[in-house]
Amino acid sequence: MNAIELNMDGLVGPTHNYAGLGLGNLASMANKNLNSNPKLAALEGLKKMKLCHDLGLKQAVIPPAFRPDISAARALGHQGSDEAILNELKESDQKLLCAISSASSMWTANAASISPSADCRDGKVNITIANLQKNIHRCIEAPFNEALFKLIFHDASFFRLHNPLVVNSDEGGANHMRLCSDYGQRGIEIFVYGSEEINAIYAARQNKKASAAIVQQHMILNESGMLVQQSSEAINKGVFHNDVIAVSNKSLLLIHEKAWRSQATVLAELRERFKHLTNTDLLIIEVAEDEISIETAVQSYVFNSQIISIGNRTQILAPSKCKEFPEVVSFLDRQDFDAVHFIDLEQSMRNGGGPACLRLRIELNERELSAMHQGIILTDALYPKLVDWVNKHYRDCLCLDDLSDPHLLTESQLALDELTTILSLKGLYPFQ
Ligand code: SUG
Repeated sequence: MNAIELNMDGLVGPTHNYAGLGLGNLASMANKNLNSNPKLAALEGLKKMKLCHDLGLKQAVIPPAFRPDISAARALGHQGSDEAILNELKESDQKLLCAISSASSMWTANAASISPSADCRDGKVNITIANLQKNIHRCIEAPFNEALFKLIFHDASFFRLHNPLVVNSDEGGANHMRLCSDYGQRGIEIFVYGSEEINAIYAARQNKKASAAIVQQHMILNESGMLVQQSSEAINKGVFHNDVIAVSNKSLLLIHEKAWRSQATVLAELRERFKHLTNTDLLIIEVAEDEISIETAVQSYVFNSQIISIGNRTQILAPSKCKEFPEVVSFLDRQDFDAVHFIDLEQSMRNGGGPACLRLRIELNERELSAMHQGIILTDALYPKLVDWVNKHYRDCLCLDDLSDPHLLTESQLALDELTTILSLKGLYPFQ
């Protein structure tokens, strides 16, 4: 049976802002307090989805979580009307106000870890919703993602949904890579975790026990699951997720030489296992520090590109930011890609979210694809509807002081209510 890779991109929400909340995320910390442009952010994201669709990929749209999340403030003891709570937070807890207002659900690479049915003993697509415990603004995404994924992957004969892990931090697909000879074939799933080191500048986002629990509960076949440790040097230099320093697609792995601990040994084992499982060779492009430094990798986000395969053409979607770094441009020129597309995602990039952060991948065979909710699949007809919807509802300038404006809340509610009609997801939001 034919299988494809579906990319599910997060639509940027109406409260997109720069609050400097990303732990160990240099762009987020540096751009704190900038004015944001939610309209442009959403349109940039949609344009990327349309490009992928036009290139021949299957593309889906993930609606944003409703923000500000007043229910999260209530759960922390705040009382009164929505307006009263917004006012109180503005006066006494600006940090919580920012956290409940973040549009961070746009980075769907962090929404869940997904193992295709070919790798799982139960023959189903196994999905674990990420708990995102390390940051408050991200951890409150989990209940929304749970509700959303239940609607999208409702058919239990094909999909097995796991609740967010109760303990140990898990940040989903951003720390998970899958290598295979072709979609639908059994592959190798790499789960990358970080370790709490003494003298660490930044805490690791992904916990080893969380990664191990996912391998267990997805019932990943022996040899198909692999746990790999991130290098602490990379974390300390701003590599808060593995997808900031490595990217893969099918049998191609593009990775910085300083991404993982004991990398030479891990890559040798990976090569061997891959050959054994698939009877084909793994292609590894390992980028040396003197070719592209970790610092340049983090600033340019070149490893946060998307590598896409259509037929036997391999193309790369790289952030436009890469063009500012001659060594990155010449690196991309030297590779064997059939095309390099530079994508403008400046609004998301300022928060440390590149092309790969904005998408969660899921490999599906034909039956699985037709069993999922179809309303979110991007089509030529859906795209202009979404563009009109953004233009109608989104502001083009937002500063942190605006987050307590009760009109922003009502505008967002109205917008998302309408969005659920467009995507046939009525009842998704708690206010509906
Ligand atoms: O978790 N930024 C996100 C960016 C996530 C990127 N995802 C991947 N690498 N897959 C984060 O650090 C910034 C929010 C702010 O500062 O307002 C933020 O949460």
